[in-house]
Amino acid sequence: MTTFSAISAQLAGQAIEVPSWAYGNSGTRFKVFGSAGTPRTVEEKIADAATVNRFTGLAPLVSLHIPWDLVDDFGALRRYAEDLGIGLGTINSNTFQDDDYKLGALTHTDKRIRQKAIDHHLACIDVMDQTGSRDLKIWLAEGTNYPGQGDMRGRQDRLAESLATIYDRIGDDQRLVLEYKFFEPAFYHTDVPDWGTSYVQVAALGEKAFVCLDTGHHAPGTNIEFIVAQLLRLGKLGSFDFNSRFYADDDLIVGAADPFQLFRIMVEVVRGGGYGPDSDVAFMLDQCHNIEKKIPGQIRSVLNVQEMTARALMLDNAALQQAQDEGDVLGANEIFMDAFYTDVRADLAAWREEQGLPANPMRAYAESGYQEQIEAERVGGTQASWN
Ligand code: LRH
Ligand code: MN
Ligand code: MN
Repeated sequence: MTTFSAISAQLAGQAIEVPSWAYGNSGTRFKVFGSAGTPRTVEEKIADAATVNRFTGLAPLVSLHIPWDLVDDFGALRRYAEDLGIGLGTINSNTFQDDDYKLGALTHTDKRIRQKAIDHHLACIDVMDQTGSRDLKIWLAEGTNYPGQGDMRGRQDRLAESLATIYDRIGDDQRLVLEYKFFEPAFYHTDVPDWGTSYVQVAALGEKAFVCLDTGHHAPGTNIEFIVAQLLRLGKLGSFDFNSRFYADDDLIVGAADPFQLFRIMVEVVRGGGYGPDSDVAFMLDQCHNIEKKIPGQIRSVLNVQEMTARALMLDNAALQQAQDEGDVLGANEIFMDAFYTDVRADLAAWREEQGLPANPMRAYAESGYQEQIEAERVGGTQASWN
């Protein structure tokens, strides 16, 4: 097996974007729990994101959701973030909280409503121009609840037309990423339910359009790493929304429910050239921390990704390929499992110290006093999230 020291240099540039909404109060449709220290402003969310980066060195960008994170001056917000050592990352559009969009947004039969949804995306691109963000991420809550309710095919055509109008405004250094999700809030059919539909739509747009894979957006049992391999093969994997799930779109801490799945995904990412300085794949978290403290929840998440990345990098690919070529079924599986079962925690702790980072970021955060400080200072935090 490859040793930790042979792969540690590859960990240095790892970047995992954190979502602004992870710092706000969140919950389920049954209850949103308030928590002490919740940010009251976009700036406070950014300060919390910068704290995650300070303790881990892993989270140099924070992703914004519009209009949740709408401010008057995005240039000033960018400078505020940069002063705290991070940048503003992906801009997420939101067409799921407006009555006008009850029956659709980019797919709506009414041209006025389609145009309103398109204009929202153009406004998001204006924001990107000010924040220096590369990616516009589009997730659509569109679909129908009852057979016959809508013309599924006509909706695909309108979606293609609306996306093309938005794509026209994407700058040379910008990208459009289209996220899929198999159900919810629509329950009979969803307009972008799977990677195939997202791929078909973005392939029609052009080379600045990609697929976003949210790990919580598949039917139980789906082989997500296969989708990763396929999209990398096609050059269309734009970004990840990482989280973990037991049942549906649970938005739990990535690697918590199924660390082995995260490992398998990272193996395919590495295998397909999706990791490292030559890759443009964006790694983002899309999570909510309903019952646990939010900043440590985010720290735990980026550390989980780092741990499984290290294990994936340690997979002995030469030995694996030889076993595969020889048809050695169990030998190949053993090589694969050896990498997964390797405990890299002590090596990572020592490596972090070499980088000038705390060996144990969870403990360092707990001892830093930041949590106590924000709990004392911030009263009346925002309810910022969608689950
Ligand atoms: C939809 C989703 C999408 C949204 C986010 C808040 O379920 O995954 O990425 O923007 O949640
Ligand atoms: Mn998502
Ligand atoms: Mn989701």
